[in-house]
Amino acid sequence: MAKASGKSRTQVAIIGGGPAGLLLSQLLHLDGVDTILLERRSRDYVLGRIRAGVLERGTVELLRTAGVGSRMDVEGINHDGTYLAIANEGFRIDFKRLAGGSVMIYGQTELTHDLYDARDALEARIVHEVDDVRIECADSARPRVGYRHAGNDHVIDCEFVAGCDGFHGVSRKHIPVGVLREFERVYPFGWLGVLSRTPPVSDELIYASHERGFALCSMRNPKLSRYYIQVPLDEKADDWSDGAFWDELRRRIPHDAAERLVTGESIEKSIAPLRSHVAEPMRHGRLFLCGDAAHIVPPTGAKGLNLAASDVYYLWQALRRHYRERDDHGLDTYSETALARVWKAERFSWTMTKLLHRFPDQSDFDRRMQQAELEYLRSSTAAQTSLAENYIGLPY
Ligand code: FAS
Ligand code: PHB
Repeated sequence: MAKASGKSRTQVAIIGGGPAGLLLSQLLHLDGVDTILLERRSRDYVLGRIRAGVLERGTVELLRTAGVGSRMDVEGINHDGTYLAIANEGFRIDFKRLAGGSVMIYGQTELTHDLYDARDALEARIVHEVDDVRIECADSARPRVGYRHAGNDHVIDCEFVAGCDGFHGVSRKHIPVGVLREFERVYPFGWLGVLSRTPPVSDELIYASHERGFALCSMRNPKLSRYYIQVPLDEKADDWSDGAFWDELRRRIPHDAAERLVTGESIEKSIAPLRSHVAEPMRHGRLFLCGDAAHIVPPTGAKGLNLAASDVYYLWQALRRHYRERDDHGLDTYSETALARVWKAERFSWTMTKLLHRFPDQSDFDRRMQQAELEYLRSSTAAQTSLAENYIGLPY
């Protein structure tokens, strides 16, 4: 754990202990680069979050490189395709045949557990329940990170700062007004998600488009299912009994799946808002943004966690090159390189969201366009190949 005194020093100060911060600290540690990670919440709080479930092949490889892939390789479920459904009729997109790849189903919660276990094994310096984190002199050669912990003020002298503190973090705010540009779309609906100790309704995911709204059938393992239905923004999770949720899910998914559906008590029920957001640039001086701190995607394309992984890959490679070869080309091109992949994932996530959800202000023409897009996807190998290559993950 970090020293009790007010002053520490490290090579890379990392703000945020979600997947981006933990994975970056692990990869740098294996390279002999010293880090201190600051996390606002307790470890239990971070480990209690239920979030993503689909890992792209690039994320899977990076986790293995970081030495945290062994449980994923045993408990993860490989998916060679997914189902889409139009008005209760399903059809399959074959990732393997069309794009030569697959995805791994392994919950972000489990992945975070694995990362913490690996950090503990290497006696990483992680400080939980910090507050008042602030970055000083980010655009100098000697940045500093100040924070409060257990009633004491602390300062970390460092060489670089990685802002991995998510959408509501402080890092992005340290990019000066006039330098920072933000691009955003907020969607007029949310996803009501339920986790239940029931067998998944299908061997692969089902993304369902229906007049009543979008629905998604996912899973965490053969005994743990994750389901979502699109709901209006003004609804609350408490407005929905389990029975009402299951009835609405049945109305929206393929008829055969609705008949097979095994329902049970929800062990988690929450509503996630949907937003597309990108902050440019992802670097200011020696501050580098990673993951949700720099961008948010609607979960329809299963890209959020995976974009955090590709940002981490680029920043890890850039810092490795700096420390091993005294070459800053990777650092100087980090923002441009990361954003090139971010914007392609933003496009895919926005396209999937537009295609599969009912928009309150949709005109009849819009609805016909949506139906034509879905029918084209159902009937076209070219369209399905495009979806497949984006879903399994574009190359790094
Ligand atoms: P995270 O937000 O995971 O982590 C940031 C960390 O920084 C947090 O632990 C936070 O406590 C900490 N922090 C914040 N401010 C701080 C400060 N000032 N000081 C120190 N620490 C601070 N993605 C998918 O692909 N599929 C999904 O189904 C999906 N569902 C989601 C549901 C919800 C409700 C949310 C919010 C996101 C979801 N996502 C999903 C996206 C999600 O998985 C993110 O992409 C992923 O967590 C990104 O990881 P990080 O960038 O590490 O950010
Ligand atoms: C999930 O299992 O939580 C999940 C899967 C795919 C998505 C979004 C969420 O696109």
